[in-house]
Amino acid sequence: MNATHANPLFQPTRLGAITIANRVVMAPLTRNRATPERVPSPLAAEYYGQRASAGLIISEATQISPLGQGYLDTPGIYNDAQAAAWKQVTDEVHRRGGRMVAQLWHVGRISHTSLLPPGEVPVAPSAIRADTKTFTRDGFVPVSAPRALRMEEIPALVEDFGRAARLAIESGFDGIEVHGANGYLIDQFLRDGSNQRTDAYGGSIENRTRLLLEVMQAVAGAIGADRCGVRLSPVTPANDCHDSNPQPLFERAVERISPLGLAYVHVIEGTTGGPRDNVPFDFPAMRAKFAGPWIANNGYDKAMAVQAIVSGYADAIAFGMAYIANPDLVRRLREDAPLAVADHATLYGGGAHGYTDYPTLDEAFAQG
Ligand code: 8OZ
Repeated sequence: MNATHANPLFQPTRLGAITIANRVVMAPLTRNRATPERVPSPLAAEYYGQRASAGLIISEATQISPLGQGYLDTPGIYNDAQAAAWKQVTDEVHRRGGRMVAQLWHVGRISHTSLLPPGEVPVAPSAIRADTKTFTRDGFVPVSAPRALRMEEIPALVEDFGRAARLAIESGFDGIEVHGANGYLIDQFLRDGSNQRTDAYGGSIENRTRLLLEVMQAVAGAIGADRCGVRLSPVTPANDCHDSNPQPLFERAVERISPLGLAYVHVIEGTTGGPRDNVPFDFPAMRAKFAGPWIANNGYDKAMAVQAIVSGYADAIAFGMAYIANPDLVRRLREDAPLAVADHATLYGGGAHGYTDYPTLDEAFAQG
């Protein structure tokens, strides 16, 4: 066995009930190529299939209900047409030896009335409009003013996550990841800049982590905890989300869900897609509060990834931007091959160009 093959980054492991062939995870990537019916793109099976050598693929953020949508042309997982299209994706990923979970998303206040069913406005923990924009049919526009969810609406919202998890398993996914990051609904409840409720879901850390706990209990009850992960982003400023004291909040959040026996926690360190050191935060202290597998993300290169695994801090590393332009990222990391650079003009929306036409190393070589 040579040194390359002994590299821990390329050794298999288990994330709960999901066995992964290596520690390289494809992070969830919003691509805005779903059909007007919110069904995954007909090209999605090829796109994800091309990336099946990842140990685990996490799908693009996928709304659990029509009210959970906040951007143009993102896919859902709440009806039969969506499930049928996702089944083609998961079949292709499995045919090529990969594993894939569905990222379950509710955007909360990060939405616009033009994207929602007639007469609806975005829902949020509190009626506080975020200072940010979203992308609609008319381009980038400020998000709409949200209304505060009523206490009696919360059980149905929690059950929407459970139902979506069940549909994900019926669609052939190996599990689900709850999107608890980046200033969307669950993160809006966690952080005190967006949650100013005075009921059982606001105020204390116990109350602000309640929705996260209930959602994780619902998905675990629906499909088994060992097929459920969650993504968190303790200090990202994305989508105008902030908290006065994130360290105890996020330590308690993972401590509280730890006894459920989840597949993993997945953490974005620093600013999503940006600097890792925007504000001080003790990620190892947070990690120590969770007993299960840990996926780390944000700006990792190969050396950092290996170090994170060798040190015992993380079980796997999620790569986002690198997966846009490098379908064979695992091979490139293994061989220390150069990484292709993504074209930012084709990240969001459009067709095959910038989506399924990034070549593998072999294809690039054949094309000269
Ligand atoms: C980029 C554009 C739109 C949404 C996230 C789901 O940040 C997203 C997202 C990313 O988690």
